[in-house]
Amino acid sequence: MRYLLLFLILLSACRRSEPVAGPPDVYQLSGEIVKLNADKKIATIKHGPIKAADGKVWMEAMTMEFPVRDAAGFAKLSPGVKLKAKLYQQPVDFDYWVAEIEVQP
Ligand SMILES: [Cu+2]
Repeated sequence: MRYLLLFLILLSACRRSEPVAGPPDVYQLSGEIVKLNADKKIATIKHGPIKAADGKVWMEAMTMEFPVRDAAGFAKLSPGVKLKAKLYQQPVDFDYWVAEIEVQP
């Protein structure tokens, strides 16, 4: 009984601890702005296929929303603007965001 109690305490301690966050994965993103949410800093981007480091397609072309963590870059965006950017994804919790935006001619 005592061991069971110890086990349960350890188990709950494990559950409470945060997952260890490593460096995020980085992908090259290119696409076109469809819509912006200025309050939430979310850009709806029609993006091309996104490749992983091994050259395989990691995500097919689609239109989806991306949180933007680049205030200066976000300010340059408006619907129809073409951009290249970096897409970061935290492998632990799958949190993702776009940064290092370069507006394309
Ligand atoms: Cu996508």
